[in-house]
Amino acid sequence: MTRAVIALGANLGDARAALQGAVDALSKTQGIDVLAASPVYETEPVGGPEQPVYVNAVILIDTSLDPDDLLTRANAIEAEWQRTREVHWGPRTLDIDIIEIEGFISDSERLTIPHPRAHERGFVLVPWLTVDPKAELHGAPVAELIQRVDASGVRMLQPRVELKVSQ
Ligand code: A4P
Ligand code: MG
Repeated sequence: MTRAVIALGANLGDARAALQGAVDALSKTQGIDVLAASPVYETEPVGGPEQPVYVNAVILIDTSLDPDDLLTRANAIEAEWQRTREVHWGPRTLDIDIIEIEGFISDSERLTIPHPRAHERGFVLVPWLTVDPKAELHGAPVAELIQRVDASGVRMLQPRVELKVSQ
């Protein structure tokens, strides 16, 4: 089994239900164990057109799938949530991004690992730190990377919303 970090985001439809749906679908996938999930964050949109606020969360998984199959599975779950791709960085019912995979590096267009923008995104770094306080990205502690980004638009939902992780 290999450890991987997955970021979830949504800002169309029942966005919180989509994040929980993603956790459930990943848990049910043969070859994926969901280990932990961050609380749900409400985040100001970064880039793209004017669009609704997002909910974002980060989960840790162990997987025996190879990285390409993990991406294929993530894309299939997005499709189940009627994910469409019309506008670059536009609103979406569900986005599942692979942030890193232990011991694996890739820079193809189909799969770039570590995720090329994770280090500058508060909506990834802040929830990630809650599930792995010792996390590192490109050799730098995530706790330090957070100091370098503008995370003012990243707020834990109040009252706190936890994603259910069933083993
Ligand atoms: N792809 C390559 N590497 C990966 C990877 N590590 N994980 C390819 C997932 N996919 C990867 O993805 C486009 C292509 O990236 C896929 O075909 C896949 O093969 P996509 O899901 O269609 O588009 P995307 O997620 O919009 O692309 P991108 O450029 O990765 O977007 P970002 O950078 O993730 O930004 N603001 C807030 N507050 N919260 C958000 O969640 N998300 C975005 C999307 C913008 N602003 C946001 C948020
Ligand atoms: Mg994506």
